[in-house]
Amino acid sequence: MKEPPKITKDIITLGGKSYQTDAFTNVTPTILEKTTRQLHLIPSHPIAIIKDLISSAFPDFKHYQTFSPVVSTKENFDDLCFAEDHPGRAVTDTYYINQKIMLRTHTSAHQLQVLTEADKILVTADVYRRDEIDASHYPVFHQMEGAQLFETRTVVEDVRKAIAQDSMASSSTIHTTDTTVITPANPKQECHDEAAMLATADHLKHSLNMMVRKLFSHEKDLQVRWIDAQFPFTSPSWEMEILYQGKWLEVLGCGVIRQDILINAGKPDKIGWAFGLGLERLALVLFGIPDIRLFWSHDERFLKQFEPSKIQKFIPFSKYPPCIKDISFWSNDQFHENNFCEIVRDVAGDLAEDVQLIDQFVHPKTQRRSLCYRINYRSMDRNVTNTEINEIQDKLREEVVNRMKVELR
Ligand code: FA5
Ligand code: MG
Repeated sequence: MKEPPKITKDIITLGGKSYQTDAFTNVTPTILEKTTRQLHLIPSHPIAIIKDLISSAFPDFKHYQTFSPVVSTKENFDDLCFAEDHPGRAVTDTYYINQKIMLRTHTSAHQLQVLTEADKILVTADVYRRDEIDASHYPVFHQMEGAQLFETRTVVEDVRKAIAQDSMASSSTIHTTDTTVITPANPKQECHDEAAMLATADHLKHSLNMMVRKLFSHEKDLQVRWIDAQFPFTSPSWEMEILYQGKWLEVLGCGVIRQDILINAGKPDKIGWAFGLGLERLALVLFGIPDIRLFWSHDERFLKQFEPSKIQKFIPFSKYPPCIKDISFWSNDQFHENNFCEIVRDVAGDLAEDVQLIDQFVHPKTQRRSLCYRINYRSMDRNVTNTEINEIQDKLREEVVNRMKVELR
């Protein structure tokens, strides 16, 4: 998607198509601009380097990398068995172009389509979520989806052979813990034969363990663990976490694909697994990149450090001083923090490094709630001036009043 997007009151033009806006529309120019970047398609970019390394662990998978981020709510939610009232559908969490059309929140939005076309697939793409602002959250990030289907009739034997072949090759110092068990909270689907499901799950975890081993082959004593999880489109489901800087970092979600999806894909006699992983999360760990905004940098000092197919530690350039500003206001019933963060991103762009609620109280007489947010402004590549940040802060104060109907204090 290379041509610049256009946004007017009634019409949004994106990737050569026009969409009518409505009461659901909440995409902003700042977000729409990101659809033209396609970081995963720039060979020397860390996101693309990771993508290529992971996909080399799945050599005969068909890899889709150029799907438009514009999908229907049917593709992103309904086709994947999301309940009508699932929180992910809320306008506070998802970017809508209009009531029926949105920016995908995950690469799973393409699962049904690609599984009708092939039995071993990868999908890499930019995904969009309304979210908070800090060093590991950005409203656009990249995911890779993977899925593999087997004939239900032969899956047990097929998996046994596949795993026996692989395990001869590997030797590594990665410590993997898996204490997950199949329980009613994370159940086998009723339609599935138990042995077939267990074989599929074994192959899933085996494939992902092999992938991590490949990615982190130079790392000593890497700690990896499997935990139970929940997704509307898989059951049972799990997440993989990696111990990074003393904390467990979630890198992917996965599970045994809901049979309804395979039936809808025209493959009722198959059983399969799927995973979705966050490329930024792995890139932060592998390249030692300290702030998620850096991936979006146009700064040569960032981009010149990387070469296609090579993992090398990022050498930080000096950190410029922050400029810190607070804003306090009387809140109201409609207030949602994601909406506030959106306005911050709109007026400050990537100068907004961190937004934190630092104080709140309820007035004893009026019962009105007062909120105070602290905004850290900092540029990744230059000094900011107080005058410049004051102008942004003034604009923010104005927009917050106009768009959120709150009263400044
Ligand atoms: C999903 O998006 C599911 N579609 C994954 C999946 C696919 C499950 C297929 C089962 C089968 P989740 O919201 O947990 O799940 O996101 C998946 C991964 O994306 C996370 O593990 C994390 O690595 C990454 N991720 C999620 N949110 C963010 C964020 N705000 N910033 C950076 N990475 C993120
Ligand atoms: Mg998750």
